[in-house]
Amino acid sequence: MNDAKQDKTAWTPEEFERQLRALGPRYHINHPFQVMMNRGELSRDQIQGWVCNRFYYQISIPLKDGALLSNCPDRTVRRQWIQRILDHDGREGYEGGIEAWVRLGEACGLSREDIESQRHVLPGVRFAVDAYVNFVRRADWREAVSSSLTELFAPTIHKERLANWPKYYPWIDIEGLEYFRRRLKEAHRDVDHGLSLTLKHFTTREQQEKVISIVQFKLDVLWTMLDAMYMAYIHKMPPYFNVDTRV
Ligand code: AHQ
Repeated sequence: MNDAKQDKTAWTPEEFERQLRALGPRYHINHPFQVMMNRGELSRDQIQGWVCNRFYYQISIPLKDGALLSNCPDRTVRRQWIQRILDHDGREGYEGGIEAWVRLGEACGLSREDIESQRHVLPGVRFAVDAYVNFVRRADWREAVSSSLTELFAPTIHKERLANWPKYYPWIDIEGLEYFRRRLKEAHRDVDHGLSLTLKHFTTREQQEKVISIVQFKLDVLWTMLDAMYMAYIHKMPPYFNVDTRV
């Protein structure tokens, strides 16, 4: 067994950020479902399935951020972090991201009821999203902050959708892509805040490596959501597809 003494020297902030960004290949932009989406290979049903399932993620984000706020004693952090809830829930004169996601679904030919009923949400998607929210509910607020850092890689995924969907999915009303346009700006702002807090609060190597494992957990959440969708919509193997569930 190689017992070389493991280097336990804390990473500099620059090296810590490099280590975080090195997780990029595991981002769900590289999941086969997302790759097919960006190549124009998904059918209308498969796109609709993705929108319905991702809706559960979108409505869970404000609950996640509310849980983080409830655990955070730092007023300066809270007053900036709370913006994330308003971005999704909206406020006077601004419909918010969750409403924009419903409009994305309507642009894809879904009804509001198809989406808000959550009847298309796959068990695997629900479990993965709930694991994220429950992690944040129980975690130290600083670790919860670091779990949002998968958004380091989000701007590219939104840019790809904005570039590819009009080309490959002309049947989708382009107005519906507003969510991705907004999130592009919001993600950059959110990552700046989340990354600066993470680099500031985690200064020992042990803490920094814990953060790497937390971001890996969140990458697993996003990847697992698409695994469930791939089984159901690409392999046509939704839960219980092979047994008669009629009672
Ligand atoms: O639309 C997304 C969003 O609002 C958020 C909030 C953030 C978080 O707090 O974890 N993460 C996130 C993400 C959104 N969109 C995903 C996508 O692929 O469209 C990416 C996802 C993320 O990178 O965590």
